[in-house]
Amino acid sequence: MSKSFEAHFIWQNGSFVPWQEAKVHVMTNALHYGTGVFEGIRAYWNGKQLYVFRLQDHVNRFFNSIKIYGFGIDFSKDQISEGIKETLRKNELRTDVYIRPLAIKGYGPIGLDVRKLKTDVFIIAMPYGRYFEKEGIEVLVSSWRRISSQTLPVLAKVTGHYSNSVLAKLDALNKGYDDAILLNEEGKVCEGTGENIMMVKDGIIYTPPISAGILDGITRRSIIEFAPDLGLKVVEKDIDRGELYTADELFFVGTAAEITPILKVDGRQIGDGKVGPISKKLKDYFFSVTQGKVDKYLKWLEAVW
Ligand code: PY5
Repeated sequence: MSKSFEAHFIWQNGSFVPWQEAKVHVMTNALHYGTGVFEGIRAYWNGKQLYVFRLQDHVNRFFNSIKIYGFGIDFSKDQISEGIKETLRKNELRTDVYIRPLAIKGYGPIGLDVRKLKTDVFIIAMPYGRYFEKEGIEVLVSSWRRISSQTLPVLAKVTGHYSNSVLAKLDALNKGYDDAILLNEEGKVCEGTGENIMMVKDGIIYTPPISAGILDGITRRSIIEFAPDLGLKVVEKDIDRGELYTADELFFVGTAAEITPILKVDGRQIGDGKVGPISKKLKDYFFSVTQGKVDKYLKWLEAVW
C-alpha cells in the first residue's frame, strides 16, 4: 500500500519513472559528502486551480546554489520549471503539494573530486499538508550555532548544510520541544532549522538581515513585500536572544512551515501564549495570496492546469 507522502511518478533527468523506481546507487557521491542542492516549493489548490508559489524565484535560487558550488547542471531553468509543472500534471495532483527539486553529484569513485561526476536531477512532487501539526509551537534556543558563512556559503541550499539543522532539530525534539532557533557565531538570532524567524514588538515586525547568515527565504521576502498592504512594516535588524523572550509575537516563516506561531521559547511564554493578532492577519493574507485571491500577487503564481 502506498504511503501518504507518495505520488506516482518522479522526474529523473528529464524522464518520468515510477515512484518506487527512482533510485540511486550506494556509491552516489552526494550520499557520502552532502554534495547536493535542493529546493522546497509549494503549490496550492484552491478548488479550481493548482498554483505554484513563486516558481521562478525558487528555480533561480536552485541555479544559484548550483553555481555557488560549481556543480554544473545539464538542464536550463526553463526545462526545470517546465519539468516541475509536468510532474504535477503527470501525477494528476489536485490538492496542496510540496515539490522537491534535487540535484546531486552522482555515481563515481570514492573521493572529493566531483568535477567528472554527473549531476543527477530529480523532481519529486507529493501531496502535503502542514509541516507542524500544532497551530503554535514551543522551541528552544539551540546550543548548536548556525553554520557561518565563513565555513559554508549559507545562501546556497545544499543538502550537506542540513546536518547542522538535523543536530539542532533532534536535540530540540529529544528535549520535548517542537523545533529550535539557532544563533549565529556572533550570538545573534539567525533562523530556525528550516525556517526564517520574525518577531513582533510594539506593532512592528523585526527579522534578522541577510548579513546575519540566514537563508534568503522566499516566504520571508514575500512577507516583507506584502506586509504594507496590511498596514504593517518589517524591519531587518539583528536580534538578541533576550529580545525573543519579551516579544509580543514570534513566528517561523518558510515554505514548509508557512507562517507558524511560536508560543514559548526556552520555557518562557511569548505574549499571552496564544496566536497573536499580527501573526493571524499575516497568515490569513498569506493563504489568500497563495490561493490566487489577491490580484496584485497573481504575478507570484504559476497555474498548472
Ligand atoms: N531557512 C532555512 C535554513 C531553510 O531551510 C528554509 C526552507 C528557510 C529558511 C525558508 O526559506 P523559504 O521561505 O524560501 O522556504 N526550508 C525548507 C522548506 O521547504 C525545508 C527544509 C527542511 O521550507
